[in-house]
Amino acid sequence: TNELDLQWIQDSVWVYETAFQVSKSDLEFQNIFLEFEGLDTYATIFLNDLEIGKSENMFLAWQNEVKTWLKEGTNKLKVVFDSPYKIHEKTAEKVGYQLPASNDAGENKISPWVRKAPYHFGWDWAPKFTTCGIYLPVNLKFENETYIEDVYVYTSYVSESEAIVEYEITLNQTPSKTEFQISISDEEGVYFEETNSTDFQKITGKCKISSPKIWWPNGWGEQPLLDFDFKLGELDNHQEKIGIRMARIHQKKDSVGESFYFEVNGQKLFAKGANYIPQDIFINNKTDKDYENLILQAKKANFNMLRVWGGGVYERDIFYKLCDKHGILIWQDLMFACSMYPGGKKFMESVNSEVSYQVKRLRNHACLAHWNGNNEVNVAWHNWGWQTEYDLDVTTQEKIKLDYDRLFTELIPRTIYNLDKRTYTHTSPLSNWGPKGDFNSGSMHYWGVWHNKEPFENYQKNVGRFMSEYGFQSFPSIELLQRYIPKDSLFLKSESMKHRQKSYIGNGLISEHISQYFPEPKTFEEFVELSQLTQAIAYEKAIEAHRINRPHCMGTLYWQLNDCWPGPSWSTVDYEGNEKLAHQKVRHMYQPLLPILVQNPKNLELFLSNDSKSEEKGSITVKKISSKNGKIIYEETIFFTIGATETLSLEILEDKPKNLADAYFIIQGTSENGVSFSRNIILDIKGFVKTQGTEKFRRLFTY
Ligand code: BMA
Repeated sequence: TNELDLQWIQDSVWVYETAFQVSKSDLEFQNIFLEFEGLDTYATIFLNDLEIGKSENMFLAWQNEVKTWLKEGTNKLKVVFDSPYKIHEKTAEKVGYQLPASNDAGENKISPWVRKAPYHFGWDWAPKFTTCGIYLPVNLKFENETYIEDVYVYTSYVSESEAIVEYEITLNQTPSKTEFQISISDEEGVYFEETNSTDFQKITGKCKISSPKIWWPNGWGEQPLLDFDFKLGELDNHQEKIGIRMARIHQKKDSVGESFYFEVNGQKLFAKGANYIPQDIFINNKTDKDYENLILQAKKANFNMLRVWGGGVYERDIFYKLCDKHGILIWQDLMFACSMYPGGKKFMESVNSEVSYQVKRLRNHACLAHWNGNNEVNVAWHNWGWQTEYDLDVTTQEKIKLDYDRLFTELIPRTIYNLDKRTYTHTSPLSNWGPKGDFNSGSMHYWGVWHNKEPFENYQKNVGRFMSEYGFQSFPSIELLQRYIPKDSLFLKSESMKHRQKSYIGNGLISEHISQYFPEPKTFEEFVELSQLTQAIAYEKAIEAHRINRPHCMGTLYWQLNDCWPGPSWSTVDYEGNEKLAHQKVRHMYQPLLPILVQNPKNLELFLSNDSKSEEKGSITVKKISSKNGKIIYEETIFFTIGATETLSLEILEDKPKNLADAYFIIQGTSENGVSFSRNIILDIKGFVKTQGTEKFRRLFTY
């Protein structure tokens, strides 16, 4: 419960100081910039005791020309951070209303007015630590009189035979006639080369590449990254790693509602992955190695997508580089979540600078597939009863809604469209999970299971067009908990353990769902283990429902991949990077070829879901095994041909589904392209556990 004793940190002023050396030759450069890539949040910057600027937005780099204030030898740099609580003590009072902010755990809910990671104010999987500091690198940049300010490279056409890569290069000023060279290459060859000259500040052009090396998401092929080199005579040069690929979402009216799917290099993609949150409540705690481990865990579990969720941060460069390298597409939220936001001029300008900075920073990444304005702001405004909860009169309600529209449907999309070719949606989800008809349109966060306490079976009944959130909690392993919680508090109802559970219905709900399948756990260790098994059952049911319902449903991103502290949550990888049982389950469920067994009233039906981008031919063997004596009850081999990205009913297996409590299925197969797959299926989990015991279930279920 240390969190409770450490809240004073947020109210204090914090000072960072350092000294650095500048040489005589450094000072010969025409331009010297001081750059802070990330200051969290209200910072005043002093160079050699002179105040040189202020920063107020955690997501916006601060940069200034500093040559005149630098001296040869030692220079002093100081940054003073003010408490956001001091700055916004009276903001709500002055504005005349409180902006709704559901997850803000502060007494004074200031978060909507502060451009700072929303989860720093508390969340239903995070402690509240509204800290401050320098959270990204600080650079001193030396530039000539003319230098490259920005490079934008994108693929505007791609096919097996040809690709067109376009570039837009911006210099800081109009140069006198200067020669420049462009090349696209890798260690195996040079695919494009051009030498030209310019006296324009903006240089644009197209590179035609024949038989291009194409970048594909994980599971669909390789991720070749090429070097785009731009050389501005002797003045400056710049290199970008690029991937030749096109990616976008499509939203199209159809016979039931409106589709929502990703297309990559012209092919429809079934998105498989999870929502990603910051890896630590104190972001700097994590190393590049931690980032690599997590992305590799996503890759190994057959992910092709992560959604960088809007209540955290725009991630550091290494995150996107790793996703480029490993084929993990990124759905990028802007950092707004579960809250309404102000519409004042200063706030809007700050957001505008933030969006344009982040879009420019990230737009050359092959992994980046889509921009999304916010998390659950729209759905909350229309469904969560904020108007009454926050006592907002009609005029205020209208103003708040208007501010939403101006921010998310006017300002932000306009800025993005000016800078990038990617698609943009104003919010996720686009449809709420209440009304049945909503499952026919747009992105969906299905929280009936969990927030509405529905049974896992409801995953099968509630399948939207793109499931961008759904999930069920579990506890991290007992070994992890032992490292953070005193021994005498290692039980569910201890103050420590209760304090770790940040969801309003958490532990009770986990216990209830455990009791649906398993005998009551006798120890806390057993409870922890069963919470993980129960979560794995939930994710198996949900993903199965999503995959069998394609093409109605074209994506599944469960809530949530990872954690920011050691506590119970919906994650499948815990705070220390250990995989929970559900992570293994997800890996099976995201296999490119997934067999699914459906229990119809009179028979069992075998389906196959194909996510690979080619037709697959092969054979599949189904064995029904008696759990009493391990004998095969029946075995059948079926030959299949399944189209790219298709789900097929392959075979009716039995006239009557019987004795399912005493049996399990082992299904295995391979295709001519060498895709092999396997799955153990227990159809009557409750019955099986009753007759065979938990341990046997665990072994078969999490092989
Ligand atoms: C989703 C997320 C988060 C939250 C999670 C669990 O809606 O967007 O806001 O942590 O639900 O409640």
